[in-house]
Amino acid sequence: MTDLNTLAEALRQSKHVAVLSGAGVSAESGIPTFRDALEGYWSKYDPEQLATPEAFARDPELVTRWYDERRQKVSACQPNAAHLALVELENWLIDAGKSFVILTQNVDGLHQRAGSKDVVEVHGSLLKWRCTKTNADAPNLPMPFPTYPMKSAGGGFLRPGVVWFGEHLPEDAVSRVESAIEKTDLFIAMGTSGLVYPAAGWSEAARRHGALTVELNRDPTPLSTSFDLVLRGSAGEILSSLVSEIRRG
Ligand code: BV8
Repeated sequence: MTDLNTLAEALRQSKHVAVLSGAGVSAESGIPTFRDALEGYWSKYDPEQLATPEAFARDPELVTRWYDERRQKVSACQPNAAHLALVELENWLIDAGKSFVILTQNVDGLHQRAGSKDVVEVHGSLLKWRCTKTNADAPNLPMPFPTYPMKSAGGGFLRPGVVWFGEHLPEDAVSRVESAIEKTDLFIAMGTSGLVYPAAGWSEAARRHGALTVELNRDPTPLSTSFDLVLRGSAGEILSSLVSEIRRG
């Protein structure tokens, strides 16, 4: 039995499936992964240094420009085969009376645009911005921003609705993650380097709760040896083949 068959059989047997998705799932939409060398002008920056409250406080213009450029890029990109296969998988599982949730580290909104229904944005969203002074969400954002940084009506700046390094994850996201981890019997981490915590610790937590854990990733990660099953390759190809395999019954 191939690894793909094994995963397909595990999906048929499972009752509650949880997926942890990372930048590798959006890569085939043309969005550079978080740790791929930043492109062009940004190649001289370390994303982990820019994605912090300190960087924003030090240079709000630079950080706002970086996030607005990423916001424009993701808005111009389309969901890829991996996103679409996950929608099919969710529909198949729900029709079979099972549950399915995507815990995404991605901030690009592509799972929702593809049609996924139960998505937890554990690191927030590039598409949502809020006032640094009042925390009020800023609707109807111009694209691109006319100025960097953007002043908010509340008298502060607008900041991206993402979780920066050193910031806590949103409480509602954490509670949805905790209940998913307790409930899941099949945890699939896909397109993630397994470097960022607390998300990188969730596969082990699911395993402790008795779940079968699977890594689906182009490259090995520091966590690869801790998974019960590893499928190496592109998310789009593997997930499309998986859905065809499951449809075959
Ligand atoms: C926090 C939003 C409490 C911003 C991001 C232990 C416990 C708790 C915290 C820590 C800890 N140890 C260290 C920390 C601190 C820190 C951390 O983890 N640091 C790391 C670098 C060591 N964590 C935090 O600060 C978190 N907060 O814990 O709060 C706290 C508070 C104060 C003090 C202490 C604790 C907040 C983390 C969230 C940071 N924000 N994103 C933005 O996007 O700008 S995280 C960032 O990395 C990304 O957005 C993404 O969400 C995340 C993970 O990246 P990946 O998605 O995995 O992407 P990556 O490029 O790394 O890998 C892509 C993979 O895909 C590769 O493996 C590649 O092989 C594969 N791939 C590529 N193409 C394909 C593919 N696979 C399949 N198919 C393909 N086609």
